[in-house]
Amino acid sequence: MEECNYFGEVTYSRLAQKTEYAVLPNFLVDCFLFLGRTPGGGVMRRLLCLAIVCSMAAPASAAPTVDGTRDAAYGSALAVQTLQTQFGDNMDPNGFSNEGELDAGYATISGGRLYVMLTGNVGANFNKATVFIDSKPGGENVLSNLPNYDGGVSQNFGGLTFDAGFEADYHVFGRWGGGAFEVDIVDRAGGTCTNNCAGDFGAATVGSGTGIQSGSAFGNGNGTTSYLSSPLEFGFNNTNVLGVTGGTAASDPVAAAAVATGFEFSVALSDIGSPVFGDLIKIHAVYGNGDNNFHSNQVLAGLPQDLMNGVATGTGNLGGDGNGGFTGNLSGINFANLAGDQFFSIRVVPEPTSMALVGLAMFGLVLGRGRRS
Ligand SMILES: [Ca+2]
Ligand SMILES: [Ca+2]
Ligand SMILES: [Ca+2]
Repeated sequence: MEECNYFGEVTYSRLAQKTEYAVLPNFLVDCFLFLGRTPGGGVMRRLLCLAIVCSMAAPASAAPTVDGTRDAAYGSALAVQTLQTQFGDNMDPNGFSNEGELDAGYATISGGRLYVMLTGNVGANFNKATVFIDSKPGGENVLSNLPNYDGGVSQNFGGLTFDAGFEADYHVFGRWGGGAFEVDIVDRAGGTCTNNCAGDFGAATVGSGTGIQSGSAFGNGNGTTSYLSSPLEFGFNNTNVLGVTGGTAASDPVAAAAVATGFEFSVALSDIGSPVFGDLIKIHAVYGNGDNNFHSNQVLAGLPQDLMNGVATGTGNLGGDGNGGFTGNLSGINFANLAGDQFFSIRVVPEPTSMALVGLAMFGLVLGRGRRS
């Protein structure tokens, strides 16, 4: 993988001088510049460059159906729950209970959209499944207490600290009270949108009031101005009765990974900062109360299994202070101080259709070089 360093060294100044590259996708530019500047670069290096592009393209797959049931297109889980849930284990096959858990996190990219699937349950008591997305440079490693949306309870996130390297840009959250499942997405603008955050909202239009729902978010919501270029689609299937059980001990990872239903959404990459080939999208998911001032022990990627944070054994709810205590906000939670990354990642890869263009472009470039020499 040593040669991969070339991807980080190249500059785009050469690109500006070569109009022949102008129509190429950004990810191809990297590879061509690599080919063009390899001092003594042999056939093996060129093949390696192509292999890197091809291997990164491999995971691209068909678009999942956003209905709250996990599609094969997601592949394996990117994060699997490490703990039993201290917010209760749902036993109702119809999905009506106040219990909640996050069993595993999945993501894929298809058709210019990010798809995220969190398997598990969301209680019908307005507790929230919360997702923070880091998909562009900048953002908040420590959440600001200024952004005011969601009836003001967004401010209770103020002071929460993520792992090093996670700088939140967008906030997605879903909840229900037994009626329609509701989802918001908010552009936190680095924590600078004091009371005028851009955001969109939607309530389920299919299956409202049941354990299986779907809908889309598009239009002004708890943010004060709409910003999406296309609807955020969401699905919700709350019928899981397996997965992790109730408690604070280590969970069964096989059972957690086997859950196939939960909260799912897709959003256009152009609506989350337009990450391009090679960029890493980081996703932090957590289950907590409706007022955003008491987090459970259900986080993806999972918490360490032996924090004994206010509980005799295992790892309990984070609460607001990280130890299960209520302080009125989440400022006492610092994921950087907890072992492991409490987020999972997916790298933006070319679409299969793009790869066909790659082949065509490569062929054309080779021909062009042949004529000039
Ligand atoms: Ca960011
Ligand atoms: Ca369960
Ligand atoms: Ca951590």
